[in-house]
Amino acid sequence: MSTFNCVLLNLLLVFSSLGHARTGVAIDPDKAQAYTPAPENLKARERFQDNKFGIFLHWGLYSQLGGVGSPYGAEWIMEDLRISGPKYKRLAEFFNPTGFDSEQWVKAFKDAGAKYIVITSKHHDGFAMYDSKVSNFDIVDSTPYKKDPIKELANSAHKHGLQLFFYYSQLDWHHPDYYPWGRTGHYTKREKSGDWEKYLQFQDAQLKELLTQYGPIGGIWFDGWWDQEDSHNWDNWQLQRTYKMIHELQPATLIVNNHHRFTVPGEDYQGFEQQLPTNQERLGKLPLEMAQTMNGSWGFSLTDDNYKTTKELVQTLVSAAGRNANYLLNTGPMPNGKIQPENLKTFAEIGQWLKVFGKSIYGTRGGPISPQNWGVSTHNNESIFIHILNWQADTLSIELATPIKSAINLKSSKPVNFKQLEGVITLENLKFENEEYVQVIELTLKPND
Ligand code: FHN
Repeated sequence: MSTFNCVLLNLLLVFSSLGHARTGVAIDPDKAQAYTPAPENLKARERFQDNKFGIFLHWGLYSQLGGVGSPYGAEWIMEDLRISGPKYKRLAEFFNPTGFDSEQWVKAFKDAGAKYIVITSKHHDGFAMYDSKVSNFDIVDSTPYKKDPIKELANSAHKHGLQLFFYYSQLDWHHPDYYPWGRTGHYTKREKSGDWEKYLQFQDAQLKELLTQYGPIGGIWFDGWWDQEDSHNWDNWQLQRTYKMIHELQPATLIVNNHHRFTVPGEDYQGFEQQLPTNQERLGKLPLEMAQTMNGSWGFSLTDDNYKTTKELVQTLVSAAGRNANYLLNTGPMPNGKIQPENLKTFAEIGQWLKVFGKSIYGTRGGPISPQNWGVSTHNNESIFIHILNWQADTLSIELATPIKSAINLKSSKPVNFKQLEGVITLENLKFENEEYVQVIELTLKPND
């Protein structure tokens, strides 16, 4: 089979695995133990929803290969190009991100208007980007860099008031006890044997490190569960045991699992990947988050220039907020530890927009008007924000019975003419300028008598 065909087959496997994960055997939440979130956890969920915007970071050994030849995404290169474990391990010998500066990162994310950071502590390749005592396959023990960037990032994030979350891949292409294998990781040249329980012990030991070495952690962002869907049943993962341990170590830490299904007890919010939470059947009552790439790859790609425009990204952020979901925007830092200049520019532009319009995003919740063709709405206790994403006419009528005192254009701060009759508000003289990402009208509520 040609390399191209191998890659294609692999791609199909990956897509079919993800697709299957979405529609496969349903987990029975009733079989899982009941979960009562601690008061700290409930408070953290509110803060999470208030925060609205986070930065996702996929950074690891794979970043060095820039995704060249890897169709699914740069962080999948080990699987996509069928690189064996011993060969892949060599990447650690060259990994020396001396350009990494946690203060610069945090400044850029803060300027972008982000309130939290989610970073890959370990991706599917099994390489820990922090100082793990239960593995030598980590940045401190096996690279010339020898330092723990996660420690520095945690310090800077906490210093500047950003929350730090850890992505953690349950799927592991490196660990000898990750056996039986799932759908992926068949070309690593590992022994076809292993002790599954030992793998879980290892995973929990790493999670314990992450939750005890880096101060308060906003959340654990699990991924890769879907890899084992065919070979393991729900109980074999001992998810409840792992979730309980996390909540005991840090009750306010939120758990999300990117398993592409309905949430199960122990999880504190629901994640959506590369899509808005529009499928009502899949929506639960927990807070929501949508994660998205800026081009097509999560890890750093040297060749993928298919960047979404700032307008598209801002409109997606707004569309997510209108659906009561946070927006988690991804960047793949470069192997030298720097953020791509293209992404820095986009972050700055998003930040400029949020400086003006942040009032309509942070601390709000989606609605009360459900998403419409023209756009979405958000609200807080004083105001309803109408986000017009797609409307060229100069009047817009919206069903809204809540009595409105005044309407202003958030950009110009100028009043907007309106009429409110029989449960319908009509906004008049709207002027949508094409260069604007979104037109935001703030409707101030009439105080209750
Ligand atoms: O396979 C991963 C992928 O590399 C990336 O980490 C994304 C992020 O949401 N999640 C997985 C696919 O579902």
